Amino acid sequence: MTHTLTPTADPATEIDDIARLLTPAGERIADPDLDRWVKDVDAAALRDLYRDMVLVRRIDTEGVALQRQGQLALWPPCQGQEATQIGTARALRADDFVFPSYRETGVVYARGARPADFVLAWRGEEHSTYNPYEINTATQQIIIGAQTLHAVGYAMGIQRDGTDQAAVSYFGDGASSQGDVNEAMVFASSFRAPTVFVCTNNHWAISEPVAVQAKFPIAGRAPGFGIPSMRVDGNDVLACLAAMRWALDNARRGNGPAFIEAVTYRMGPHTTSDDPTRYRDKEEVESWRRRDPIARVEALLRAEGEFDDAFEAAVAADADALAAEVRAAAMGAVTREPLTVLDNVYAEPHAGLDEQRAWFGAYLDGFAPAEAATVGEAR
Ligand SMILES: Cc1ncc(C[n+]2csc(CCOP(=O)(O)OP(=O)(O)O)c2C)c(N)n1
Ligand SMILES: [Mg+2]
Repeated sequence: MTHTLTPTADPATEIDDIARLLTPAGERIADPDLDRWVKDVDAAALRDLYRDMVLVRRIDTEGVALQRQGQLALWPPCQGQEATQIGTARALRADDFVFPSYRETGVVYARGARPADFVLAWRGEEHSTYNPYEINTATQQIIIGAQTLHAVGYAMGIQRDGTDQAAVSYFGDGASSQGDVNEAMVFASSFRAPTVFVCTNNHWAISEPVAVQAKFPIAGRAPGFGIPSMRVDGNDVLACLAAMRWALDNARRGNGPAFIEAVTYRMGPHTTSDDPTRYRDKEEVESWRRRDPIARVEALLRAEGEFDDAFEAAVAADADALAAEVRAAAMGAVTREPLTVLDNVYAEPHAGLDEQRAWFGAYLDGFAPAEAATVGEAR
């Protein structure tokens, strides 16, 4: 008998020891914890999930292309993570409140964002292009982990309202090391706040591999805070849907928080400013390509005789139409005066903001007007 708790699993390699309902080959397998949550998912529902994931991948491809063409300042690709995002987000009710990170394009899509909502902030035109209260989704958080605190605070508000809503935060494997995330878990547990922590373990925090900061699967941390957790295949949309339904049910019943670690992979760069070939092997990326989340749903649907050329073409056409709308929103954006970037950041003016405005104004004035430059060159 020992009282020492010892980490026994390698978080990077233990990808086969996770809950899943769909194998990488698209075979539907049983799971005692997950099956009961997706009994209602028939072929039509599976086709909807497939369609969602294809549309999200198409938005993502368009985002990268627009950035490469100079139309967006930055884009954080989510390719590979579509099942995690769609599976969990499709389990939500419209009146739940979501606190996503910058990479949750698919979650924002599932919440009801319009085409322009995907690009105007990344173009630097708006702080947020959707109204958070219209789609019950906060602006996409860039401060790593901060949204977990926001979600727990919101969840404590839900408790005071006495409703059965839930507040959900999405964050990454890297964020799980952040103080904010750990503090959020302490508060959520202490107050039994109706919240779900969705940790997307995409194996990388920019160039930092998950194994450096997690010597044990991340899902294993939550029970230490008194929070039940589940580690699921994040490339399995059915498993993600099931796990999220379990976690939301837990919150709605008044049992407090739950934690999901969705094990997936960031197929692209961290952002369009990053070059991942400098720090990771091609073979690793290729091995994850064989676990593609969309391909495995297609394989299942084909095996069931529910996927034909007409369906595939219809989804592809919908995806192209949506991408065209996203592109049109970016290209048609009206660029505002640079100084307006400071508008609407705070409800009230304050000295710090005045200082920044003065500094930025002087900086902008430092650029020679175009005409003067031409005269100078003619000299
Ligand atoms: C508080 C804070 N520290 C550092 C950064 C810089 N930063 C941006 S993304 C990132 C890595 C996040 O990795 P992870 O949580 O795994 O999310 P992923 O990017 O993989 O989705 C860091 C350190 C930041 N935005 N905020
Ligand atoms: Mg990560």
